[in-house]
Amino acid sequence: MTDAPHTGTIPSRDIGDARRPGSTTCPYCGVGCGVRVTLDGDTISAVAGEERHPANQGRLCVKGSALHETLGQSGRLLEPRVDGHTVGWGTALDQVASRLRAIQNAHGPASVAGYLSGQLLTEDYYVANKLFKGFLGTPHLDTNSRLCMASAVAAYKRSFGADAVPCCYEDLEQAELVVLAGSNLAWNHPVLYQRLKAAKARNPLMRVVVIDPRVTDSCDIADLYLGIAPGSDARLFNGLLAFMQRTHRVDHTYLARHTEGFEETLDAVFEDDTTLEAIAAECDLDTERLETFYYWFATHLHVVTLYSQGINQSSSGTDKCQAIINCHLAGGKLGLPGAGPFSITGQPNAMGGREVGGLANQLAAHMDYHTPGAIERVSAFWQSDALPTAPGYKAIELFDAIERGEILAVWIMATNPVVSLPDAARIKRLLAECPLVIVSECMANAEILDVADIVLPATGWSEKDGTVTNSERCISRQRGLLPAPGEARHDWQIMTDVACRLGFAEAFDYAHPAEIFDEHARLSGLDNDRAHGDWRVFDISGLGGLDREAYDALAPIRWPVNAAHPEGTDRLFADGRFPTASGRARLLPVRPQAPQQALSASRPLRLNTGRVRDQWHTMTRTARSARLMNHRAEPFVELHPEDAAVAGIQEGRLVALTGAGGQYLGRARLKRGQRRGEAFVPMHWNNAFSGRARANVLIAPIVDAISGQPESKHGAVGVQPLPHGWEATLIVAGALAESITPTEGCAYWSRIPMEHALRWQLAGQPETRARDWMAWIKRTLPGPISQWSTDDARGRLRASGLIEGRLQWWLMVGPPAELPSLNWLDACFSPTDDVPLDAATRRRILAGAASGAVDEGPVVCSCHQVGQYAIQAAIRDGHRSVEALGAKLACGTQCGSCQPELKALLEEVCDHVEL
Ligand SMILES: Nc1nc2c(c(=O)[nH]1)N[C@H]1C(S)=C(S)[C@@H](COP(=O)(O)OP(=O)(O)OC[C@H]3O[C@@H](n4cnc5c(=O)[nH]c(N)nc54)[C@H](O)[C@@H]3O)O[C@H]1N2
Ligand SMILES: Nc1nc2c(c(=O)[nH]1)N[C@H]1C(S)=C(S)[C@@H](COP(=O)(O)OP(=O)(O)OC[C@H]3O[C@@H](n4cnc5c(=O)[nH]c(N)nc54)[C@H](O)[C@@H]3O)O[C@H]1N2
Ligand code: SF4
Ligand SMILES: [Mo]
Repeated sequence: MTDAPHTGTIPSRDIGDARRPGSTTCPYCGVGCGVRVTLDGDTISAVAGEERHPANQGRLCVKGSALHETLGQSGRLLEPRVDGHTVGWGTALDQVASRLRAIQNAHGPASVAGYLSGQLLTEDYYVANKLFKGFLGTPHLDTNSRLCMASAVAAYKRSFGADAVPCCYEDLEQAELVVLAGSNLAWNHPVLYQRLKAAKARNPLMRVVVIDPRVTDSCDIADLYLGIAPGSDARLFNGLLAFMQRTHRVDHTYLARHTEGFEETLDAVFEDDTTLEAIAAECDLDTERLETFYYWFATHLHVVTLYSQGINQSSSGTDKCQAIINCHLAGGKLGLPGAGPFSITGQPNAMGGREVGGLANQLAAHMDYHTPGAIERVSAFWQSDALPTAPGYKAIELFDAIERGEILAVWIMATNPVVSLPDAARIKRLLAECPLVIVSECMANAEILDVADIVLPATGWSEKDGTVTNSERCISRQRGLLPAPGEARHDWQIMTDVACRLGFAEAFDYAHPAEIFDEHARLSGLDNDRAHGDWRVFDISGLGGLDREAYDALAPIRWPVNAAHPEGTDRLFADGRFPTASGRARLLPVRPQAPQQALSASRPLRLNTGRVRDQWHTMTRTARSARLMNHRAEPFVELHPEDAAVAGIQEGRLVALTGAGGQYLGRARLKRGQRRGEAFVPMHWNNAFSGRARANVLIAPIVDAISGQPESKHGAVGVQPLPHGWEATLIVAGALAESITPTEGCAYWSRIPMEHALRWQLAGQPETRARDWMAWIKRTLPGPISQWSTDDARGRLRASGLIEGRLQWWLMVGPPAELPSLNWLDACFSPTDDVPLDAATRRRILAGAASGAVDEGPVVCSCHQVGQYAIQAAIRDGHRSVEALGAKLACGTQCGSCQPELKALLEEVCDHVEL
């Protein structure tokens, strides 16, 4: 194997059918599952888990298994646009280049910026980093990873001297204790959760602790749940370190050999009252549970603490990550199988972005501006003398600089900052006023397009070629299997075409992503010498020199990949050596801080924001699958029943949250697993799907001083019922969907794609009877009113429109009430069913009752589309376990993500359940 790394021979470990066209990697979460697709001409007709991929070994979650349902030309961006006019690529690229050049000529290199995304492929990311920092000469290139991983990155760098995740997925399976801190793994990394769950079933001694202010589905496998007061995690982990010290569970040998900073760290910990009672009080936990957690952690060596946004998205996120790392170092719980502080990445290629240096404080290939010799090395490698000499603005600062007029042009790729950045309404306003906003995007419904001057249609998953790196440093290929739709081009191609127009042709002379990857791999190994102290852990020089065929066949492999590790590396720091000046890992003092967004009399609730199982971020892709839309169809607010009662709010009613920069409207879900004094809203909804449901208008742009990561988990809001006299459900046939806009005059609206139709939930003032619905129907909907019925006493109305016996629209109006489930109606809109509806079905449609089929209720199992009522009925019929329900209805038998919800229903219906 000696010459393998230099000749670029691919590692001998082959994943078998990886060469076959049809094997690729999932574009959603950081688990990075391998996907096998069935190609049917120019479409993908089915997807399945890739058995040979080390991340998932054949499994897929519901989002992965619905991938093929989100493809197709409709809804895609197909042509470039400049100032609202469709243009050819030549014009669009000329305009990008000439406008960028003009702004730089007048205002200097740093007057332009780029804002990227962990959803770009590594090759796209590499080209962007090289273009902006290397040739446009601006340091202001940042990425949405700032909102996601920045605190974890900062803490790893401070402690280990490198942004290197020490663990691999097997560690979760080999651990004796797994601590999930601020991670809802069951919903957000479902396949990894399934692996953990299976490992726990195999090893009855394994324990799982969940630390999260609200009860999540991840608690399903928890032996211990700590419903911590929001923002108090640093106090919790500092207390753990004190406990380890007091109970003599500190590994002094490991500390002495491999670390520095323990004494100062401990001193800081003991500045506070470290009794269990004091910590329990501050974290609002039961003392016994707290002690159990501390005891388990202190007495086990093989402990993995897996942490995510509940830790990172904080104004002291870096310190929280640090407090966790401190405990692992003090116990020597790292560099071993089943041990380590494991920051899990969210996006499919958040890690790839970190590798190329896409964050504004990084330069390239794990080198920072202040890394000795780095600027000269990278300048020589790129053959450019334009490199900036100091870090650029981090995301929030970058957008502030746009608002001040200091940055006059921004190129946004594969991210939707008008939805995902805090104080989203302000972000949208300032972008609208920015002289040049260039957007590279795949989907026509992305809200960012509202503020774009130049729109560049990009290819997306299954159309583009490149690599992604998952949470365990595993590099996998995404493969281009389908032709580009319309005029769409690859992101790297768009950028190289612009680079050529700017006069940088020689440096961007790539014909294929394989050439970009090769350059990236070579840079990672340049002057990278562990023996001589100039050591960067990120080294994939062993993958340099791959030709196209070898690149195409590249099997998943974990970095570093170099002469010392030609087959890749599962676990880092096994020898206790770290790439710091002293070779030792650092413990750092942490002084716990409370969230900075202040509660007040008008905004008394702590606002938690996060994800739901079946949606991906701003929903541009996942909302295209009716199956995924059925799990949570509308924006919602989760509240504790007692807080709801105080505010006069009932289950299912519409409520308004008021926060830092605006209002959010959603439906109340009352949950005992929600802490008192807190509300939870999903981060997903935006103007494309609902009137006022951007979670980020509620969040103030307060960031961690070290990492620049926003405090997205700790907003401050007030809650009130939304005054409205009526609610209406309107369903229109798919073919009419684009032509009908029923939202005028509504206090609330939500748009819910169904399989054959589009559903609208509407609400407004005044009382139902005072609104002239017949006139409204005539104004808003096509064709005749074929049938209607009204119940004036109750203020109800039902109507529908049919043309030649086929259903065009269906409307139900009434006072605010619990909504019926309407999935059965979707089938009545099926365009393939060419037979006019019979009289009985029409009557049932008018009555709003299911035609023949049973109304199954809101969908619980997305894979098999099994609804809540059907499950409850089966439970009442005696199917009293998850397995029995699976055998009867198939629910929970595919990806397994709904099993916690099935258990919750079992608990509701049965007095006693064997779980
Ligand atoms: N279905 C789905 N999966 C996804 C994504 C998606 O959009 N949809 N996005 C991907 C991305 S980019 C990311 S970054 C990951 C994120 O994955 P996670 O971090 O698991 O996701 P979140 O739901 O944002 O937050 C996790 C948990 O933190 C808890 N939390 C809030 N405040 C605190 C606190 O003060 N302390 C503690 N200990 N916990 C707290 C929340 O209640 C929540 O349950 O998910 C990835 N996977
Ligand atoms: N309040 C609150 N805010 C949050 C969070 C939270 O928990 N709470 N989480 C934060 C986190 S962790 C993250 S990661 C962000 C995510 O937030 P965003 O990055 O804004 O969300 P996405 O919807 O994933 O945006 C990706 C966009 O890229 C497009 N796209 C997909 N593939 C490609 C491609 O190949 N090329 C191009 N050019 N475009 C493509 C998609 O259509 C989509 O519009 O949100 C952050 N914001
Ligand atoms: S777990 Fe993540 S990577 Fe795997 S299929 Fe689901 S969304 Fe895709
Ligand atoms: Mo993320």
